Amino acid sequence: MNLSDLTKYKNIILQTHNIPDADTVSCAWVLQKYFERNNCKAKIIYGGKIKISKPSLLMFIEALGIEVEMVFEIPAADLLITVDCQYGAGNVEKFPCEKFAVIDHHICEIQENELCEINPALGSCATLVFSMLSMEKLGDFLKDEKISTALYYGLYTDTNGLAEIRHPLDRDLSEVYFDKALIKKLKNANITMPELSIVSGSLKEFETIGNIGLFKAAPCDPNILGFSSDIAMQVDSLEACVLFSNVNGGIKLSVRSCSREIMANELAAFLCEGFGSGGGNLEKAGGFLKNSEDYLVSRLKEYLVAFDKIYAGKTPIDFASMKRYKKLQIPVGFAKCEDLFQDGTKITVRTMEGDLDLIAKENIYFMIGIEGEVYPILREKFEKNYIALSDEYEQTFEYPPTVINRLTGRKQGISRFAKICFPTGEKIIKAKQIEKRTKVFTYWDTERYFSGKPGDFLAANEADLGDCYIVNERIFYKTYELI
Ligand SMILES: [Mn+2]
Repeated sequence: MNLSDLTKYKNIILQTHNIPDADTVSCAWVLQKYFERNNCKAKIIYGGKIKISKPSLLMFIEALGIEVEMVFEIPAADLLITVDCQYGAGNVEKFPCEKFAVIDHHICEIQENELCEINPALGSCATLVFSMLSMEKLGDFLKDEKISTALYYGLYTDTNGLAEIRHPLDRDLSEVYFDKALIKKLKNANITMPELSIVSGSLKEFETIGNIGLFKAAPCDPNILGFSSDIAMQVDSLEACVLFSNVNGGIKLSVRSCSREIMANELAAFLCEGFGSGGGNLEKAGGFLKNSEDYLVSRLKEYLVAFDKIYAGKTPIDFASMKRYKKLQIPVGFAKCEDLFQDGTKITVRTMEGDLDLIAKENIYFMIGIEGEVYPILREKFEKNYIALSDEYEQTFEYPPTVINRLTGRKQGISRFAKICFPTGEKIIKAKQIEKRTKVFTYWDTERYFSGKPGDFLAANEADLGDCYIVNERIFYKTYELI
């Protein structure tokens, strides 16, 4: 769905979830401004019984001059859009309407119509609104300081101060120009005195499951959780911790890890799998779970026994039972660093898998894999292993790989400079499908592990069997062939 599809409705109501937070309010307001620009009438409302009282949110509303009203019934309109929530879901008052639309980043729990845009992979609804606005021809709308500040603050509050960011689009939004003075003021009005006692209460009693601490906070604003979990993580005996609280419509959780054996983003995604969504980075992550507290506890216990662990070169692997495969000669893309940047420029490569910081050099090439994954390779190695063609590499990806000049902030798609190349020579591996979730600790990455689900492949380079790793099932069949 495109935002411009909605502008044929001239009288629109934007509804936030009950007990509105900054993300839902900022999105509703930015959308209101968008619709007004397109000659639509748009009004922001929310239902439920609880009026907004959080000081930082009230400050935000006042600073931007947002008009938002709690109502018990809604005025007539041609379209009702629920923002950061889904029409008919548990955390939003269901008002009768002629037609509804949904713009949300939670897991889908309704029967969708053609006017629903739901993307649970994103850290905030503001990210979704930001990416939808980026698709429209808008001139300077997104450069307006109030608009970008509002979206930035929505992301900031929904990802525990950007610590639990998970998608490249979240990263893009986190770099927009914003009103620093206002955000600074809001940041420092985050917690009220009564909330401070929720923080201390949440740290008082906890359960230890394996080496993971499980802490429960009284119902509170999700921001409190991130703040508390940062403290809890510093306890010497804990390898990871999960802080949670019951919020409107489910459980919000904040995850921290200081162990190489537990990646916080993976743990958060595991806990929420099937009933919500979770993600972040290696050390900090968050999630939303639509299930009970008991389920959370049992899922956490499950996590501890769910994985086989393989330490490359140390854990014995039965290579005899593994079949031989060869890498297919499929074309991939490559771009030369020197076509994009001057030597010495500090750059960031942004892909679905995360950010990679580099310093541009003329002998660096970027390889672009079949799923849009990008990794750098030195020219000498490239010339030894690939044949370059002059044809352009044209592929579409969910998030087109992008490189950013860290000094100027300028972004460019890599694809525009990419050409096709073919691997030369044969790469033979031994591989088998795994039956249990597995973490593989390679000997060349001391920070993270490769994680596989049943069906994915455990693979080892035949020339060096200690060099083992996990290949996603889908990618495996696209890239390897049985000998
Ligand atoms: Mn949100």
